[in-house]
Amino acid sequence: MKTHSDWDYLSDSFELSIGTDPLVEDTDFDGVDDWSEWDNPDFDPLVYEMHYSYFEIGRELVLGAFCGEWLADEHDSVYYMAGWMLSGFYGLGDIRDIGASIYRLDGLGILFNAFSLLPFLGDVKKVSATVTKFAAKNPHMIFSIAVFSVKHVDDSIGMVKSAIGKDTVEYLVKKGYSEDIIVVFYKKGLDLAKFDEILTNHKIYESSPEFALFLKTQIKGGEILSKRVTFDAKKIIAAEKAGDTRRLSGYLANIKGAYAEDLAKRDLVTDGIDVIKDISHVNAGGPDMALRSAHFDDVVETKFVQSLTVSKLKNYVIRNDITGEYVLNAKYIGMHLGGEFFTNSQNQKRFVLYLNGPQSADIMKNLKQKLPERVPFKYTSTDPKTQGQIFEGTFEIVIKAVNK
Ligand SMILES: [Ca+2]
Ligand SMILES: [Ca+2]
Ligand SMILES: [Ca+2]
Ligand SMILES: [Ca+2]
Repeated sequence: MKTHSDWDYLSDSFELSIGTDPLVEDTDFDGVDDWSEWDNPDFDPLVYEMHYSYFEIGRELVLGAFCGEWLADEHDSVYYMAGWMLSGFYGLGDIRDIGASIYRLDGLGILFNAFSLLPFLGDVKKVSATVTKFAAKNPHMIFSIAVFSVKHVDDSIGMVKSAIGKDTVEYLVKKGYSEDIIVVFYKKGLDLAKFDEILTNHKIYESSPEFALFLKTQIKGGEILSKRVTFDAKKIIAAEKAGDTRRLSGYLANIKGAYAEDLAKRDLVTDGIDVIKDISHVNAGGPDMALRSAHFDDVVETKFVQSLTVSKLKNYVIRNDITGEYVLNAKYIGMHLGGEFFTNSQNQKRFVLYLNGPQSADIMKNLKQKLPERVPFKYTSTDPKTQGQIFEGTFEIVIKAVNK
């Protein structure tokens, strides 16, 4: 059965897969619901955008072509800029026809097609100059301008520089983002300059000095490996724009969680250690991964928090109210990792809690005082082969604290 928690016609599980919020109809707050934006290839449900009707787009395009720089500060739409750009290469009559076709055919394909021909028609530098002029007249638009130009005209760092400025690009490079990565982010609709500003304001770099490196590891050869990180980043920007501090701090906690999971992976998965299950997802619950080495089977849970009490770990270790003793929450772990984790190996099992952050050493000390070194587990198999059989033993509790 599909669950629909909001009213945007997309099921919760589908929303998680495309990064939109299952509890919010309009994740990016731009006034158009998640379904409508997902359904329209010209828009992104995770990015705040100005929405124009096809009639308005056609009109802006023609006005931009005819009036260019003259009315640029009164028309802050990328379509005005598009018309202005095209006017250097196409005749005004042709641009008027493109505008009319957009209106008639209900789509922007013909416009993007015109742009794709620009490199053959001549000098892309001319386009860059228009981008710079338009961005200077509409500084609140620079992100949309950058995305539009990189996506549809020319995906070079030069184009990004024309839109967001040479200084901003240089500043981002100094932060540890390479030029290639900057282009990829803008092409994917992520406002890296804005994102960096939010991270800086919330002191993320201070508490996580390897954060830029983390973002880099999410990208390889121009491809974003982890969709989740881009999703989180886009949601952070949208929530900040809408001034929704509650959602903003939730999303920031998510991306910090992803960062800590990445650290854990880099730290714990070394030679001779296999990842037998990787289910890290902050919103999805469950431990982050299961590891296997020659002698150990580890359940790894990562936390990046200011404080942590034993009761917050009840998915992993539960205190028996009567005896006061701790036992492993084998049911929860079996539910997420599958019963095989308990049934198919004789290795010593461990619960590894990986803590990151300035408070992690104190949290570790406090938890170690309260928790025993080992807890018993008892797992009743639900696998068809071993149905009802009971697997018992002990779990070692290993806590690791880092501040990276
Ligand atoms: Ca929904
Ligand atoms: Ca939604
Ligand atoms: Ca929206
Ligand atoms: Ca949008």
